[in-house]
Amino acid sequence: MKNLEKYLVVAPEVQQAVAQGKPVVALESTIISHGMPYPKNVETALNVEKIIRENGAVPATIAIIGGKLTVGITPEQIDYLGKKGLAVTKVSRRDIPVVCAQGMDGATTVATTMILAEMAGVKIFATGGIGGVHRGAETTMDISADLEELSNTSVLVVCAGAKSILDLGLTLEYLETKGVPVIGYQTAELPAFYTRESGFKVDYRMDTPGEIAGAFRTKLELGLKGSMLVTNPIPEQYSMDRAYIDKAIADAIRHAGELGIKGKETTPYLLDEIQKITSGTSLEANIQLVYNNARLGAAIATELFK
Ligand code: PSU
Ligand code: MN
Repeated sequence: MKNLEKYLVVAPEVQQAVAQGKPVVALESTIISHGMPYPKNVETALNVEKIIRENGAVPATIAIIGGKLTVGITPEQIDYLGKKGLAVTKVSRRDIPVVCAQGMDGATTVATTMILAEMAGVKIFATGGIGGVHRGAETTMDISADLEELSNTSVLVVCAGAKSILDLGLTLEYLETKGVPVIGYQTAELPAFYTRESGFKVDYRMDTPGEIAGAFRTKLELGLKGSMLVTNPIPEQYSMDRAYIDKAIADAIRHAGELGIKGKETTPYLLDEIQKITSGTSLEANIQLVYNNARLGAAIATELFK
């Protein structure tokens, strides 16, 4: 019954690189449509692709275009998704069949980007932040589908740790239960996206891209399905004051509660609200940490295919 060719479109450059065992780095599109405002989102997405190339790998930005699961969208398609913003459907695992069958456009979350990357044979994926266990999840049950995907899909994810819109402690517990190792790149502490510190420990500190690639290669060779989550701290010069950003996040979460925001709208609302409260300074930090993750993702991909 499996009939991927009907739905999957892989850019020739990406297809060729995968076939020849060259490094490829997957990139998500929800960060473009729902994670940042236009035109910074488009500018950032194009720069990220450039950084991946400068570091010796092929970028593959992933989205659903007219119902086609597309691995390696064009700059024009990046611009289109960025302009359309929140009007694009945010596609997590559950949304894929409907969006695909109905020929719609969709922006892929971390979960969906992992699924499509794996379909295309891409092993490494760089982004900003992942979804996780939300604060208050003990009553709301709001746990991102990204965590299930990290457990099931064999694509390594590079992020800047988790935003404290999430409950970092519960997110780590969930990842442990689901068998996902959390690696700190040159740090033993879990970074908290805007800041380099969180007070939580990662499972393993690794100091070189080669060490990370080695552990992931072993995971693949053993046939142990699932991801490794590489957490890369924001560069010092772009990191934010912890008390300041924590207050902005707490305010954003309160506003979301007052407005009764739920389900898939929660994360995009919080991201936007934090950017408004901090009058754009958090956006600049966000952009820089994504660039930093793109560099590390390309370096790990290069080591993996050495
Ligand atoms: N966190 C960020 N920026 C983002 C997202 C999360 O700092 O852009 C996006 C990613 O696409 C992630 C998704 O996969 O939000 C998670 O949404 P949810 O919590 O609804 O699963
Ligand atoms: Mn959710």
